[in-house]
Amino acid sequence: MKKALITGVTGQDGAYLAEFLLQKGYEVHGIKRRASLFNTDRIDHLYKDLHETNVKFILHYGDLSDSTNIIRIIQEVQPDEIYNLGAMSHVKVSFDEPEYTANVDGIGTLRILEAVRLLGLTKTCRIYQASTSELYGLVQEVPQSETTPFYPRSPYAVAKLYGYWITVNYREAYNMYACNGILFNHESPLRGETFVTRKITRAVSQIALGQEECLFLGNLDAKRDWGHAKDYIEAMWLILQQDVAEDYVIATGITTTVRDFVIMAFAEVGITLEFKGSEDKEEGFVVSCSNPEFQLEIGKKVLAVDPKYYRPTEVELLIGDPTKSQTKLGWKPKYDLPALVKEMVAADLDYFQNQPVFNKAGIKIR
Ligand code: NDP
Ligand code: GDR
Repeated sequence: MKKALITGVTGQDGAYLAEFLLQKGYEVHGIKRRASLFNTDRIDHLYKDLHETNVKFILHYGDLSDSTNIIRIIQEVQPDEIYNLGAMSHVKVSFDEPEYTANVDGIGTLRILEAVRLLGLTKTCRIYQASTSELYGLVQEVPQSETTPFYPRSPYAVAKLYGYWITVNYREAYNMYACNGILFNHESPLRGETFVTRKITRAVSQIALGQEECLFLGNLDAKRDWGHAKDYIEAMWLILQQDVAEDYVIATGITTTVRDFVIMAFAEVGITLEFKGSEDKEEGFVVSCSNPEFQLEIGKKVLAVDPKYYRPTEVELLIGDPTKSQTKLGWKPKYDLPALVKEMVAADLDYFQNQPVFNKAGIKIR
């Protein structure tokens, strides 16, 4: 039985990957950070108490900023495959926490590689590094492929650039099977609530249900190549199953503006929007609402730009060229953007519809 170790197992990708690998018959180990509240919501359905029999999913406390703990866990687990997904993954937040981001996203990658090397596992352990389309940053060429020059535009992307190159360097210097997956944006109902797609699908659901008034966003003109996380974690696994270790772009090849994502998400609940104004004065108003379940007044303002969400340096356009992954890995996404938006809005609507409602006396009335 193969053993996999996942850093960032409590995150969106970690949760889907853990489930996927368990279904493939792996013993899966995950590193989770200690938090003052439970932070395992996304993986609770996979977890079995250690006292039960046939436990295949094991969690270890750890942190990518702590070398000794990384070395200890890798020594204990002796994994065949490591998926390094742990990261401070929010681009905007990385401007507020640049040093921490460099430590975890950049040097954290080195800690994993160096641990495998020091423990003498270079021949037996394969390593996947979660690289990102943010490496392309300021547009140099479109679509972006494995040969497009990098131009990172945030502390996050600069830290990930180090992670990318140290992975390439360890592969070349020590003949390790270590690969970068350069993944373009991928989303799902498990996406963190402050990334733009999930922020939109949550707000659309709450606005439709009359629980929220207005959605505030930053740059509506940014273009992203959005896919579904379920498709992308399969690519991660395929990258580690090849004869030769290489780096791959994983993308759909289609790009969409944030504005169009907003339009698609509102359309899912039957609301058509009209946009007025431009740049930081842009606003969105309800033109029609075809769903009788939702009582929305025509002309109501439901969207406004707030420059507080702008980034000091923005990545305006991402569109990936997935030719290499399609031809060499045989990877092809099953989801398109409309299916993704539909699934995300349906999941958030379901969640907010079924939230308990309390009266002023604190008594649950639904
Ligand atoms: P999430 O933000 O959902 O998950 C990040 C994970 O990293 C969480 O489990 C988090 O733990 C963990 N983590 C954060 N800091 C540390 C630390 N110091 N030590 C150990 N673990 C830590 O990200 P995604 O699942 O979306 O992304 C997975 C990886 O892929 C990330 O590296 C991201 O940068 C990269 N990536 C993501 C893309 C996307 O579109 N989703 C595209 C390209 C790359 P906790 O739950 O405790 O916060
Ligand atoms: P990104 O994702 O920065 O591409 O990084 P995010 O969803 O945060 O932003 C996408 C685009 O939307 C614009 N935007 C907003 N973004 C957020 N978060 N909140 C807003 O209110 C808002 N309004 C507009 C942003 O400016 C940006 O242009 C994600 C992360 O998962 C990274 O870890 C990963 O490496 C990349 O995708 C590929």
